[in-house]
Amino acid sequence: MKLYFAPGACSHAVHLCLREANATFDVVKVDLRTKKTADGGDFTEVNPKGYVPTLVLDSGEKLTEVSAILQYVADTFPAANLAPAAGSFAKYQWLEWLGYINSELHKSMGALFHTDEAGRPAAVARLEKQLKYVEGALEGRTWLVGEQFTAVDAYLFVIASWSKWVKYDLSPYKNITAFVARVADRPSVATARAAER
Ligand SMILES: N[C@@H](CCC(=O)N[C@@H](CS)C(=O)NCC(=O)O)C(=O)O
Repeated sequence: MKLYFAPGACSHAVHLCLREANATFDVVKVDLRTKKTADGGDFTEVNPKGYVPTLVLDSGEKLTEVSAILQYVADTFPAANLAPAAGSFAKYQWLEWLGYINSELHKSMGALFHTDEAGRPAAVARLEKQLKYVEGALEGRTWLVGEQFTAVDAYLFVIASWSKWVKYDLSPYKNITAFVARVADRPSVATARAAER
C-alpha cells in the first residue's frame, strides 16, 4: 500500500490511522504546488484531482477522498477499532462526524490558508460557528464517538492543528485544545510526523 501525502495536510489523518493500525505501507511525498512527487513523477497521473491523500493498494487500485480512505482503513484493519462496528448506531454517529469534518471544518479551516485580509472576518465567523459546535460536543468526552480513539478523532486533530499555521487562536476552546493535546500524545503522531519530515 502506498500513501501519497503532503506534510501536515489532511493526508496526515490517513497516515495516523495507518500507523495506529500498524499497517505496512510506503509514503510518497507530494509537492502540492508543482504536483510533483518526491521522485519527480507527475502526481496528476496518480490522482487527476491533484489532491492528497491518495492511497494506492497493492493491487494497483486507487482510492481518493479522505472520507472514503478513512473508512477503507478502518474496515481493512478492524483490530485497530478505528470505527464503531458496522450496523451499530455509533457507526452512523461516526459517519455524521466524518461528513461534518470533511464538508464543514476542513473547508472552513482550509479557507484561512487562501483568504486575504478582507475576506478573513467572514471566513473566521464561519469557522467559529463550527468550532463552537465541536467545543460543545466534546464537553465531558474524551473522543468524538464512543470511548476510544477512532479515525474521526485523527481527522479532527489534523484540521484543528492547522490553526497555528493560519494564525487562528484555538486557546478559548478549552475542550478542543485539550483534545488536540491528547491526540498529540499518541505514539502514532510522533511516528507519522517523523516519517513526513
Ligand atoms: N475532496 C478532497 C480534498 C482533499 C484536499 O483538500 N487536499 C488538499 C490538502 S489538505 C490538497 O491536496 N490540495 C491541493 C490543491 O488544492 O491543489 C478530500 O476530501 O480528500
